[in-house]
Amino acid sequence: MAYSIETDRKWQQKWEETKLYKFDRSNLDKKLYCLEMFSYPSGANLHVGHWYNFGLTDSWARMKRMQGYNVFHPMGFDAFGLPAENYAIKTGIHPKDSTYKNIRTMEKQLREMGATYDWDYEVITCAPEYYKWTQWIFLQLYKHGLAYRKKAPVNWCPSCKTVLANEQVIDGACERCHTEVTKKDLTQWFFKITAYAQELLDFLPKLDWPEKTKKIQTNWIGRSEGAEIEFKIAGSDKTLKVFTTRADTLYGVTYVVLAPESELTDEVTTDEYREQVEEYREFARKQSEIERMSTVKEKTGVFTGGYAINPVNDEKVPIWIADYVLAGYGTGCVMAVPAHDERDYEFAKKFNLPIKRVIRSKDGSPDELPFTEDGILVDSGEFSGMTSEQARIEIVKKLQKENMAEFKVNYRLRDWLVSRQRYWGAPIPIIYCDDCGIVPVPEEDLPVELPYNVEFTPDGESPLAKCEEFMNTTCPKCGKPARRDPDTLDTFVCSSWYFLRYPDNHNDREPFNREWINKMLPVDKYVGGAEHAAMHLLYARFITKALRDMGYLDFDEPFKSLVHQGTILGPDGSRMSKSKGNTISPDDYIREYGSDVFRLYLAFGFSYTEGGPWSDDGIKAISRFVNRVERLVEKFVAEKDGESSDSIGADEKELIFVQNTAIKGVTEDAEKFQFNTSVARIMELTNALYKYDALQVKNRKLMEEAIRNLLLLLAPFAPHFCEEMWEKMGYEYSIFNQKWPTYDPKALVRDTIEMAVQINGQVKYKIQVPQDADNKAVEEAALNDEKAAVYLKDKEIVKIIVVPKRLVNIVVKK
Ligand code: ANZ
Ligand code: ZN
Repeated sequence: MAYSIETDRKWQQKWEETKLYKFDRSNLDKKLYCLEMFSYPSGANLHVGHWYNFGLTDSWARMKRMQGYNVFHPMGFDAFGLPAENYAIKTGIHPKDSTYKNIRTMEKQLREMGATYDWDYEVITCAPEYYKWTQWIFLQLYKHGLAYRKKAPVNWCPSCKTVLANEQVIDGACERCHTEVTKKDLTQWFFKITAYAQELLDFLPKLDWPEKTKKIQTNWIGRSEGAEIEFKIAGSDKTLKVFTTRADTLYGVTYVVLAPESELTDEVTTDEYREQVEEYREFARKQSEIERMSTVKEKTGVFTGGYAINPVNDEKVPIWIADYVLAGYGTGCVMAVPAHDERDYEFAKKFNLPIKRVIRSKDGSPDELPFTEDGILVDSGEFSGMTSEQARIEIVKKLQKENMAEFKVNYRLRDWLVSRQRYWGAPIPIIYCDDCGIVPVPEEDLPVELPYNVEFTPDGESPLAKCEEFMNTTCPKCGKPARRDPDTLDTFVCSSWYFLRYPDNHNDREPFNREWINKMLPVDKYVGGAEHAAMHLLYARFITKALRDMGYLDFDEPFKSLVHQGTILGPDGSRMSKSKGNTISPDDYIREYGSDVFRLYLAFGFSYTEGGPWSDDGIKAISRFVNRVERLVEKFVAEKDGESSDSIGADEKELIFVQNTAIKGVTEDAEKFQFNTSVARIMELTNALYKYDALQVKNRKLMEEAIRNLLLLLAPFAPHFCEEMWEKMGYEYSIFNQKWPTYDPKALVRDTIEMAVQINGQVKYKIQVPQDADNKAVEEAALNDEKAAVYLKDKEIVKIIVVPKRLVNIVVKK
């Protein structure tokens, strides 16, 4: 019977029956936590992306298992979230029903992938046993001042009728429905991720992560060193503070700009300008952050009528409001230096504000305004002549003495807004009491269960707000009637700690046992999409650090080593999408060829971290390769009792060489997720075996060893097939309980080659030299050969010419 999907089913059943992948909790000496980013249980079948991520990470995990690691490889579902809710709105099927149905389907399909998951450790984030602990984490953060409520302008999707995190706004539009995002003021819960901004940066160099991802996080955190400088407001005892990275340009300030949302606006605006200021603020409210930051958009803004006083020279400068200054960054207020800043320059030009140069280029070369580089200060009082670098320090130092400035580090990172006005999520475990205010739900009352019967059609209000039996409760402090928080938690909260739950998923007294997870974590290898670089991966790091500081675990980072898989494109080279009709359905291929052919093609056909276009010819070639291996095994088994020799000649040496090269190559490349070159090595070994098999007289013992190693090397990539071949060879179940082959470093040099030796152009004898011998070694071998004594007797050697790998010509004189 040739390899097929039947083979898959046969071994999947056996693996399950024999609990082959049960994680051994008793011995953690060589524990290895291998994790793929868990997936959202959508209704569709597993797509190519799932196979690429899960299937090949599974291959890696299988190899590590064979290398003696006690591999912990769990799987679960990121099950809360918008898609199920939107689906429910469309179809009327309750999110809980559709989600669990999808989970069951996906579980079945994942089992049919034949991956090494130990399902006893499954985690489902929408299960009360799980979100109870998500809520518990919320409460701990609240207790430690890391969760707080704030009224804030939030991104609002008018179509989804929900608040969006900054990361969910793509080019000013809702990530999911592409509707333009507007602003709305709401009281929301935030997690204080900014408290960890510096640590999140500091630990990045220690992580074995793709450099690109580290860079994305670095930029996202956006550390910026500068100073806060105070300007007195003319005619008021109030001051305003600006954040600047260019204190060296302080003498060039010609106006000051407040963000339209700034609370100081009322203070500085004069009656005469109040109406235009109010009008402008209304206009700015409607802009998205992206629009406001845009460098191509024409600058807008209005004068407030107020003036500020430059602390360094007491100059009076007008105060404007403009939307290019953001409320949420720095102090929400900017000292404008049009001579040296692009945006200020553009603004000054448009509104006819003065432009005053205070920096010249260091080498005296002519430069145009705006000149935005560092240089030498001019027209800057006592600081003239200093370099920008010096002046940035000296000017702040001087003002510091007068309490008018301080050095300051700012981060672009904002606190994480976690409230969602949605139904399908973990309820926020907070109660509001008229007398006691904000009261956390007592831990023993967790979980705050999400009620089933809720009208979740969006109308701008949280669906739970309309569910009276949910909303009405009693105050845990005073016992009076009180109301619950009607919002649910961002699903990124659910996924920010799931990897901590897997190892202890049945624990009903605590989210996880501290001692146990200190042994099980960090995750040794984490594999998933690069699109999670800024959100999930940053949130997970933050939550881990916060839990560490609250005393619940003892490690600093959740994911030691990270790999991003690439993307498999359609045969046309563009992203697979239903509308383009270029999608690949794994199921069709698996039915035709078996899952191992599919998996092996994914391994061989792409550079793992890059991906690339799908090729039908590619998968057919892989199918032929699998058949070739099968025929080799079958022939060998059939001829097992045939004639055999013990000799190790050139042919045997070649086979030994290819075999050892393959073992080394696969071991090293697969370790780095370079599966394509790994499989190429296995193919070379197969070819070498075919060549050897064609010989009349074979060393069967040697050949068997090579076939055995071939199957071991191929097993992670074609697990069912190799288990079947292993059985065919008459070996003991299971191939996955075997040791990964090791190579002999001495066997990594291809053995000797034969070279002809000519004397004055005539071939006289032959020598054997190492494949990699240099010319000098070849000369020596030619001269030291016993025949040399005969042919060179009484002759004078004039010169020796070596044609590498071919011949040696010895020119002689009588
Ligand atoms: C004066 C100045 C002169 C500036 C100059 C730059 C060049 P990063 O590196 O991103 O931190 N800024 C400060 N707060 C802002 C806000 N809320 N919205 C918009 N812009 C803001 O950038 C810091 C610089 O961005 C600050 O330095 C400030 O402009 C501006 F020749 O101050 B600078
Ligand atoms: Zn109360």
